[in-house]
Formats: sequence, C-alpha cells, structure tokens
Amino acid sequence: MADADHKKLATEAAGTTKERRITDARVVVTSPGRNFVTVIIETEGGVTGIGDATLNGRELAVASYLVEHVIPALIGRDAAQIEDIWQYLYRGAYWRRGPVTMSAIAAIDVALWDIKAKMAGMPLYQLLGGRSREGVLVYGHANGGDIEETVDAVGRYIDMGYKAIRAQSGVPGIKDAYGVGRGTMYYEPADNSLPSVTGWDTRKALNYVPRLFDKLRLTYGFDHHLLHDGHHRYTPQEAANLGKMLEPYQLFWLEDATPAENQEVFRLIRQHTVTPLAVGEVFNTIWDCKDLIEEQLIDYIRATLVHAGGITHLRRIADLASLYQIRTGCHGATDLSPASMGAALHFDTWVPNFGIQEYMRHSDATDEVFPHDYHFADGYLHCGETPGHGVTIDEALAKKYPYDPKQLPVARLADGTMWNW
Ligand code: EZ4
Ligand code: CO
Repeated sequence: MADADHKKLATEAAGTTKERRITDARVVVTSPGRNFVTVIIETEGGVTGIGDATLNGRELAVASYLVEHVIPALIGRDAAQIEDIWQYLYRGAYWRRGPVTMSAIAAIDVALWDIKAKMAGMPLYQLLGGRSREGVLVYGHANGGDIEETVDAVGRYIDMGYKAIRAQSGVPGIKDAYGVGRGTMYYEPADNSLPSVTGWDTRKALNYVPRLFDKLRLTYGFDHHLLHDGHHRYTPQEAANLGKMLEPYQLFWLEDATPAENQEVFRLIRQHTVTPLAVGEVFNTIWDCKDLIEEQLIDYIRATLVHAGGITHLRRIADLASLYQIRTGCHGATDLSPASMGAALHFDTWVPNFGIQEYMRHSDATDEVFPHDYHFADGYLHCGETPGHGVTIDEALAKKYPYDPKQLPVARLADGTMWNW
C-alpha cells in the first residue's frame, strides 16, 4: 500500500481532519453556589469538549487570558493535536508558567482530551492506558469548631463509608482557623468580595492539633486513614515538630506543612519526622515539584489537573514521581469544578502511582449545572464509562447564576503581621 493510502486510512479512522477542526471555543463564568470558569470547545464534526479553568478568587483573570489571548489562536486548529497545542500555548506565551497561564492551558488541554476520547468512543481512562484499579480512594473533609465537634464530624464521615478523612478543627484563641466550615457538609473559604481577615497562632495550634488526633484515635481506633492540612502556616522547624508529635497517630499525610516556594526547606522537616508529607496544591508546573521529588523530600504530590497544565502535564509530573515511589494525591476542593473532578477520576483510574484523591462534595446547584457520570460508593469514587471525561455543562442553567465576586481570606498574627493563609 502506498504511503498516501496509509495516511488516508489513519485519518479516516480518527475522524477526518476537517471534522476535527476547532470551530468555536468559549468561556462560561457561572456561580451555582460558587464561581466556576469553564471552557467549551466545538469541532466542525459536532463533537464538544469541556475543561475547568477555575482559579479560586482570580476567576476573571483566567477567563480574560483565555478570551483575549488563547481562544483566537485555537480556531481552525486540529483538535486532535493536543500535544502540539499544549506546547504552542506553553512555549508560545514566552511568559511561562504561573497559575493564570497554567489554569488556562489546563482547561484547553482537558477539553481536547474530552473531545479525543469522545471521537474514539472511549472513556478517557482507556486512552491514557486503561484501568489500573477498580475505584479511586478519596478523602473527605471533616471539621468542627473544637475537638469535640471535629471528632463527631469524623464519625459522620465514617458512617458515610469514607476510608480516609481529613480532620481540621477550630483552635481556641484563633479567629476563623483554616478549614472550619459553617455547615456540616460543605466548606468554602472564599467568602467575601474583599478578603476576610482571619487569625493565626502557631503556639496555640501546636498545642491543640496533636490533642485532636489523640482523641480521634482513642475514639475510632487505627483502621481509617486520617489526614491533616497545615495550610502553609508553620515554619520548617515548627512543621518538623508537628510531624514528630503526630507520629503516634499514624497519619496518611501532613499536607502543606510549610510553604514550598523554596523546595529545599522540606529537607529539614524530612530529617526529623516519618509522618508522610504531601504538598503541591498551589503548584503549576513540574518545575515546582522537581527537587521535592528528586530528593525524595515528600511522599505525595498534590498538583492537580486544573492548576498544573491539564492531563498532558500532570502525567509528566506523575511519571517523574513514580521513579521515586512518590504517589499522587490530587487537590480536589469544591473550587475545582465537576469537570476537573471527572477528568481527575479518569486520570486516577489509570495512573500507576496513584495515592489518594481529595473529594469535597459540590452543592446540588453545582451538580445540576455540571451533569456528570461519576459516583461515590463505599469510600471510593468511580468514573463512568461514557466516552470522554463524562462531565458536561448545562449552559442555559449556568446563565441563571451570574458571577459573584469572592476572594480567599488572608491571615494575620495577633500583632497584625501578615501571615500565610
Ligand atoms: O484551601 O482549595 O486541601 N485543600 C485545601 C483547599 C484550599 C482551597 C483554596 O481555594 O487546602 O481547601
Ligand atoms: Co490543602
């Protein structure tokens, strides 16, 4: 067979190039309970894909980046050329990396993978390499105003079937400590059009957090995985101290124990504690994780599809991590839309070095705007078998929920000094 014939056959098998031409891409900003930015890409053949571009508290920056700088360059391209489009958007920007750019790239990337999987007639995990596990282990967020309330909240998660639970408690003397919700099931920190001011006091937290886990293990035993988020509040030395104090309680991980702009600081924590360490929800490229992974300073990498360049980039991070027995633990708070969660579950179903997936339930209004085929059962999330990533958007319904400016809080110490929220 002549080369030209081979080419023709290959093209027909994957849909003709004309059918794959990107004819339209648009951004939907909607607020069904909280704000989400969604990219919708359409092809000449009528196949549509969606991707999440939500960056909590900075939504319109990403929306504008997409509308002004990315979408005009997409129209007319071949939707099947995911890698080339990724490289075009990353290298082509000249100003590389950063959460705004990488969230915009991620949304395009996930929408294109959605399209490719739909065209192939396969659920996305099949394109990535197929199923590696039956379900995706998730952890839920239990929290309360004090130890007693948090212990009760963990009990409710156990009753719902969760095998892994993150526990955060209010701390006496700290104003609006991180992680404490207003209701029993939902926690949303972006609560005001200008950042709310919360407090922080490391001495008080170091005195309280180990007592929380002591009570949790006394009450429920050691069968469940327990997690805790330090949310960047501790210095490396304080984090090492906290890790040591938590050792008797056998945590699944201690997350974001200290800020990681300087990756080397994790060395000090690592030298002093065997409490497993997780970091990376604010990372946006493989360069943010490189030293942490290569020097085996962490156990779980929390980079997530939406903020770290989509499937094309996150699988590179996961592959690098796999060389060092570091596993994934993707961020999955409510500020990641169901489109992110759906795509993440396909990624998690495939990725060989999977660890755990964060899962905060969305409100009913959010679930209605983003119909999806994943479901929770017995502590695991399961992606569906619909071709693509299995999440769509009801654009008419989305219009009923206009953008609602909200930002994340800030944190200050007792004397007024700005701290890390
Ligand atoms: O504060 O996603 O582990 N989860 C977290 C989240 C983050 C929010 C910020 O938008 O730390 O709750
Ligand atoms: Co976190």
